[in-house]
Amino acid sequence: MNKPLPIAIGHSACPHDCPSTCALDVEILPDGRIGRLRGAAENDYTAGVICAKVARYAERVHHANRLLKPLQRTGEKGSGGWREIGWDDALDLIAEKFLAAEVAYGPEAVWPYQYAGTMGLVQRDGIHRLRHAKRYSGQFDSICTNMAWTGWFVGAGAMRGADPREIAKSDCVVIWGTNAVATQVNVMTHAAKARKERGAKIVVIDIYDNATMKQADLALKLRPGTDAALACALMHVAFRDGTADRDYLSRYTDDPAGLEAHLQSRTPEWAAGITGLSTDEIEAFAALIGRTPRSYFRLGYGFTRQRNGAVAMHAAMSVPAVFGHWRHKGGGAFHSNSDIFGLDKSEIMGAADRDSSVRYLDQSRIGAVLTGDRAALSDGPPVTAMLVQNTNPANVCPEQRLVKQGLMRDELFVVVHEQFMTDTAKLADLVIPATMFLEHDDIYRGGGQNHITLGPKLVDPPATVRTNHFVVEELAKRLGVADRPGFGLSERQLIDNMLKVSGEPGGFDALKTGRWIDKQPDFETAHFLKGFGWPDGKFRFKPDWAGSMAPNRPPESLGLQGPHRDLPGFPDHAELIEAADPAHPYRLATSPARQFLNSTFAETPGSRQREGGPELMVHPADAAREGLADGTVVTIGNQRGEVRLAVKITGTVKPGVLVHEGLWANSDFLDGEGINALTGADPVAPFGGAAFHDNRVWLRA
Ligand SMILES: Nc1nc2c(c(=O)[nH]1)N[C@H]1C(S)=C(S)[C@@H](COP(=O)(O)OP(=O)(O)OC[C@H]3O[C@@H](n4cnc5c(=O)[nH]c(N)nc54)[C@H](O)[C@@H]3O)O[C@H]1N2
Ligand SMILES: Nc1nc2c(c(=O)[nH]1)N[C@H]1C(S)=C(S)[C@@H](COP(=O)(O)OP(=O)(O)OC[C@H]3O[C@@H](n4cnc5c(=O)[nH]c(N)nc54)[C@H](O)[C@@H]3O)O[C@H]1N2
Ligand code: SF4
Ligand SMILES: [Mo]
Repeated sequence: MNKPLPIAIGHSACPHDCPSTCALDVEILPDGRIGRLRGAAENDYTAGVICAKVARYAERVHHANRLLKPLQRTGEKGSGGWREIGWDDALDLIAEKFLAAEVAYGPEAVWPYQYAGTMGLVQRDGIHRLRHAKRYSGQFDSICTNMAWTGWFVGAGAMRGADPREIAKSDCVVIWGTNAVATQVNVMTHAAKARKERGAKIVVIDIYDNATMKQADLALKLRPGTDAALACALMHVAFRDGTADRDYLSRYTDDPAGLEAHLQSRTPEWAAGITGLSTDEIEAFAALIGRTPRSYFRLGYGFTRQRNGAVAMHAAMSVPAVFGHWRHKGGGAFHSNSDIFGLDKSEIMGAADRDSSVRYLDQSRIGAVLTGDRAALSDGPPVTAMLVQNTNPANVCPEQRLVKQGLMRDELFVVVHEQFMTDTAKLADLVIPATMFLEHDDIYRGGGQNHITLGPKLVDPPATVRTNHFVVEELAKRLGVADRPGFGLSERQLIDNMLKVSGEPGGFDALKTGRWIDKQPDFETAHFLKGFGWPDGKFRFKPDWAGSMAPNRPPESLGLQGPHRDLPGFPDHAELIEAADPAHPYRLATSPARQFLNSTFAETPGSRQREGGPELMVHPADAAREGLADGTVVTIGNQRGEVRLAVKITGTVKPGVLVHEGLWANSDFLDGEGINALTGADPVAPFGGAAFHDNRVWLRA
C-alpha cells in the first residue's frame, strides 16, 4: 500500500514536561492525520533533533484507546464500569458537585489539581483563573523542581545561567545528575558538537551507567545522595593545588576564606569514603576542570531528588564559582532559565482575584490531604471535590497507597480531564476527554533553553473532545464567575494580550510568523559578570536557607519544610538521606525511562515495545547473594508499600543500589501497584519536594 504523501508542514512546540521544549515541524497528511514530527532545523537550540517518542506522535494522537467521550462511573469507584454522557450533562454535574462542596464546607473543599502534562501557558495555567475566582484551595507545586531550584537560587539569587547553546563552545561538559540522552536530548546535541569540533571532554556524574554515562569520557558513578561530598573534594583540590581563581573569588563570592577553611578536611579521601568513587577518579576530575577554563556544568534535576538534594545542587554549582569558570564563554553553569522569559501571566491565571488568605495544599502530599491528615489540610475543611487536569497523581505521586485510598474516598467527587484512561482516570467519578497539543492554540517557554515558541492549532480535534480552556470557561459560566477578569477570551486573545503586556508588541501574529523569540540574556548577564542576583552581587557559599525568596518557596501558610535546621552552613555532605539499614539493605532510585515522559507514552505501542516491561536493575553480586536470575520476580518493599516486578541483572548499577526506570502504569505491574508505592512524600528541606530517587527497600525473591 502506498503511504499518503505529506501535504503540509505545520510548526509547533513540544508541549511535554521536558526542559528541551523542542521547536517542531509536523507533517500533516492529506486525510488530516498527523505524520512524522521532526525538530526544527532553523531553531538553534533544537537544531533539528527531537526524541524518538515525540517523533512517533501519530501513535498517540491516533491511538485506538484515546478518550473520546465523557464517561460517568456506574459501579463502585475503580470498578471499570462507565456510561457515556453528553458534554452539557458532564459540565452541569461538575458544577453541581462543586457548588455542593462549597455549601457544605466552604470553597476550600474544592481542590483544582493540575500539573505540567502540557506546558502550554493557556491550557496548563487557565485552571488557576477558576481557582482564584472561586477561592478554591491553592496548590503548592512541589513535585518536580523544588530541591533543584532552591539549591540553585540560594547560591545565585536568580534562575538563569550560561547560554545552553554555549555547551557547543565548551572544552569540558559536565553532565551532572541528568540522564540527558533520555530526558533532554538536545544537551547531547550541543555536547557532541563540542566534542567533535573542539575535542571537548564529556564528564557524566550519575548513580548508574545510564544512556548518558555510556557517552562519557569520564564516567563517575557514585552512591546516591553523595554528590555534595564530591563537589566539596573538587573545591578542596582547587584551593590545595592553586587552581582556584582567587581574583574571581574575591570579586564575586561572599566568603571564600571561610569556604577554604571549611573545606580543609573535605579531602578526596574523605569524599571517596562517602561517594564510593576512587581518589584517582576524584583527582582526575579536579585536574581536568582545573586546567579547563571553559568547563560547563549542566546540572540536572535527578541528583536533587534526594533528601539532601537542595544541598547537593548548591554544592555542585559552587564548583564553577571556585574555579572561576563563569568568566569564560563555554564555561560556568546552567540549570534552568525560568527567570528570563518575562511573560506576564496575570490575565491567564486570574491573578486579580487571588486571595492570599486561601489555604495551599501540597501537591506531593495529595495522599495525606485526601485521607484527612489535619496538618496536610492546614486544619481546614476536607477536600470533597477535585478537577484534575494535566497530571496523573495515582501514578506519579509518592505514597501511592495513600493517594489511591484518598481518591477512592466515598465523600470525594473527582473529575479527571484526560487524553487516556490513566491510573487516575480509572478511579474518577467522571472522565472528560481532552485535546492534544496539535489540536489547540498555546504558547510555550523552555526552562532548559532560551526560546518562547508558539504552538498554534494545526489540526481539528475529534469532534467530541474539548480543550482545558473550554472546560475552565464553561465551568466559570456555571459557577457564576464568568464575568471575572481573564474569562471570556479565546486562547489566541489570551496569548496576544500576554505577549503585548510583556513587551512583545507583535503579539500572536508576529510570533506565528517568527515561530519563536530568543530571550537569552547577553553573555555578561547570563554569566553573572555584572553580579549575582543578591543585593551585594556575590555568589553565596553560605546560603541563607530560611531567608531566601526562591521562586518555589512554599506559601507563608505552609512554612519551611523538612529538617531545615539541619542544613549545612557551607557546601557539605548532609546525612539527611534515607540510608540503607539491616532491615532495608538496598537503596532504590526510580529514574525516568527513555521512551516515556513521566507517565505519558506508557500507552503508545512504540514506547512500550522499546521499554519491554517494568524491571528492577540488580547488580550481579547482589543477585548472586539473593539467588536471583534474569527475569526472577521479586518483591521490594518498605514502610510505605510493596511492589512486585522482574529482575534484570546488570553491572550498570552499583552493589546495594537498585534502579527502576519508569513510569510504567500501575496496571503494568504484577500486583497493580506502581513504583511510587515505595516513594515518600515527607517534604525535603527547606522548601519541600519529593525525594523520588531516595528510598531504602528490602528485597524478597
Ligand atoms: N524520557 C524522559 N524524559 C523526561 C522525563 C521522563 O520521565 N522521561 N521527565 C521529564 C521531567 S518532568 C523532568 S523534571 C526531567 C528530569 O530530568 P533529569 O534532570 O534528567 O532528572 P531525572 O530524570 O530525575 O534523573 C536524572 C538522573 O539522575 C540520577 N540520579 C538519581 N539520584 C542521583 C544522585 O544522588 N546523584 C546523581 N549524580 N544522580 C542521581 C538518575 O539515576 C537519573 O539517571 O526530565 C524530563 N524528560
Ligand atoms: N517514581 C517517580 N515518580 C515521579 C518522578 C520520578 O522521577 N520517579 N518524576 C516526577 C516529576 S519530575 C514530575 S514533573 C511528575 C509529573 O507527573 P505528571 O504531571 O502526572 O506527568 P505527565 O505524565 O507528564 O502528565 C500527566 C498527564 O497529562 C495529560 N495531558 C497532557 N496534555 C494534556 C492536555 O492538554 N490536557 C489535559 N487535560 N491533559 C493532558 C497526559 O495525558 C498525562 O496523563 O512525576 C513525578 N513522579
Ligand atoms: S519530549 Fe523533550 S526532547 Fe522530546 S520532543 Fe519534547 S521537548 Fe524535545
Ligand atoms: Mo518534572
